[in-house]
Amino acid sequence: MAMYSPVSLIGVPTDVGAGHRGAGLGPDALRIAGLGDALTARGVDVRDLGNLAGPRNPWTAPVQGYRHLDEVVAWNRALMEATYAELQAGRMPIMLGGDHCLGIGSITAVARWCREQGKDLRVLWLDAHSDFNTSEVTPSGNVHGMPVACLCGLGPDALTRLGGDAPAIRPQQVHQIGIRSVDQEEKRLIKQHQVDVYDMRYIDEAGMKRTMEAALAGIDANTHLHVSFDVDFLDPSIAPGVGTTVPGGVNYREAQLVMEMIADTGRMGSLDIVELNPLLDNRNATAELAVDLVESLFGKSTLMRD
Ligand code: 6HN
Ligand code: MN
Ligand code: MN
Ligand code: MN
Repeated sequence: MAMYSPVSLIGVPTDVGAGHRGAGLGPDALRIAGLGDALTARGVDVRDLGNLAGPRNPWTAPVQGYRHLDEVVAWNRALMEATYAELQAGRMPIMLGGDHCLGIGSITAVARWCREQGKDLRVLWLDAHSDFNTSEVTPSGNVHGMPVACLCGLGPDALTRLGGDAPAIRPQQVHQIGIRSVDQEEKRLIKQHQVDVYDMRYIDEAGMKRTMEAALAGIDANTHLHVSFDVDFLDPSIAPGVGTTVPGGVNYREAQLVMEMIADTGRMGSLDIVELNPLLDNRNATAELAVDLVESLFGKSTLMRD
């Protein structure tokens, strides 16, 4: 079995960036589904840091295009500090979400650490959505639809400059897979900023193997791969426990192949698991599927390749 760096689980029980309540229960659903034990069984040294603390969800309407901006900033500041501390300690942070706004804090920290270490950061964004909205074009005001734009410098200073300098990353560092729901103006922004998008049409035509070969091309020993896994990446028939299901998603075998091919690179250095909403789930099946897929990310395969 491959050797993995020690892992720290960071619970981020927030739904302040989402349009449904309940993603804040995601960290415990993942724990109950056995995430920690599954990693231990893979030979990984796992430490569960428990849940971060942050402001409650005020559940108010958007103000100037943002819902709960102050709360989103507070959660992300706490997460950025926690993520950076684990990287500094030589541990791989795994964020247990929580809604996808938390990608701002985690990836800002990862980007800073990579800069300091002279590593090349590449972000794999597994999602039904591009999450590239801004306050001007968002249809909802929900910040979980904006993290990639914020990381690329489009957004309020409080989020784009969370780590000091903006932008935290360049759009070319982001490779999105599974995309099938992009808002009209968001499409324009994605094209303008040249984010590398492998949408479901691409996956239908090229197949998942070639899609992943393209998304992972050029990775070398100096690459730090951050995987941001929004569970709505998966088809709702296998992953109902999410607030923003979109039909026509990635099936079970395709999802396994994605994770196995990431594992084969040996370069994953950090991971977000986000948008799991236990209130919408079917007896924790989506959490269990997420754990199954994380095992594959840590080298468990259906054949005897260990
Ligand atoms: N997610 N594009 C929609 C919006 O409200 O901006 C949906 C965003 C979903 C975000 O699933 O992380
Ligand atoms: Mn997302
Ligand atoms: Mn999504
Ligand atoms: Mn690229």
